[in-house]
Amino acid sequence: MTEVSKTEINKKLNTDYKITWCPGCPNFRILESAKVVLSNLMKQGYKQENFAMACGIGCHGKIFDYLNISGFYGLHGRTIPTAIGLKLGNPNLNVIAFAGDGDTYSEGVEHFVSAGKHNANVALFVHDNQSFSLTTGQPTPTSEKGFKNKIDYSGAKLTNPINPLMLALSSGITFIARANARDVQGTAKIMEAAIKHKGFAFVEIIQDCIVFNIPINNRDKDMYYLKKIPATKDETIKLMQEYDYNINDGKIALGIFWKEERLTLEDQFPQLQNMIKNKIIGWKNLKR
Ligand SMILES: Cc1ncc(C[n+]2csc(CCOP(=O)(O)OP(=O)(O)O)c2C)c(N)n1
Ligand code: SF4
Repeated sequence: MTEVSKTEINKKLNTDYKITWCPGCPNFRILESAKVVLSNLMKQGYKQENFAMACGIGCHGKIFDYLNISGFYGLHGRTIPTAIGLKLGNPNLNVIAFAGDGDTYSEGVEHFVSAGKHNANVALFVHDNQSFSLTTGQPTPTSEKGFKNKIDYSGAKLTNPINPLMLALSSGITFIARANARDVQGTAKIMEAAIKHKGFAFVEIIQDCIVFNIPINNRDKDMYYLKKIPATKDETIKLMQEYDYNINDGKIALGIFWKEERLTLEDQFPQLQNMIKNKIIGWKNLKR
């Protein structure tokens, strides 16, 4: 795990809100990664006021209060359309979205599978703790087989988790990556590539929940970074399938699994192109 030097963080990204995540929750590390990447980008000339975020409702969504960029704290399950709405409202913004696994793969799954189709220039970061944690640990589509929880004391032995990376690939998402919340610098590097990708970028962040899904925690020893983006789709699929989101099943590859260039949603609307080219903010300022 890479340690972060506090001096790398631009203090303008901090807020005064009291953080209410459980002490030790890896959401702290995801917040740190977000601050590292935004600090780096601001050094490269990106402006703080040109970032906007959308968040779902869940433990992950509290990041909205702790990261000093504007945006829209949306509804559970609706993080992706909220983010796309921000982008359509002002395509000059760098839109990022923080969502939960329940938020994205359960109630919001229809938006996830449509995200590749639209290919809006948005970066989605999914905090995947394999549990609906804010509501005290019900199973989500990525919960491991045998996850004991309040609605199934025996563990859902019959249900297998979905593989969100495979779902993203088959949905046509143009940037697909996986990160480990506990590696702040590694996650920040992947987030930066996602933000710079032209099109819809999806980063699945493996995150422990130290209260509601303990068996799936501490998988660092099984994780390794891909040396480069796989050269073929077959290789991508093979690497994505190495880990099936169960316990003790396979190595867990991290890094970028898939990246392709396609027309974005903004590319296909002349009005949006006009707003980008002439840096016009707001539809009301667009000459008709
Ligand atoms: C439309 C809607 N559906 C359901 C809920 C209830 N709800 C709030 S948070 C939550 C669980 C969040 O789980 P996840 O998205 O995995 O995030 P986590 O808390 O694990 O970070 C649910 C089901 C809600 N607030 N709004
Ligand atoms: S319940 Fe889990 S995900 Fe939520 S703050 Fe606590 S440790 Fe983090």
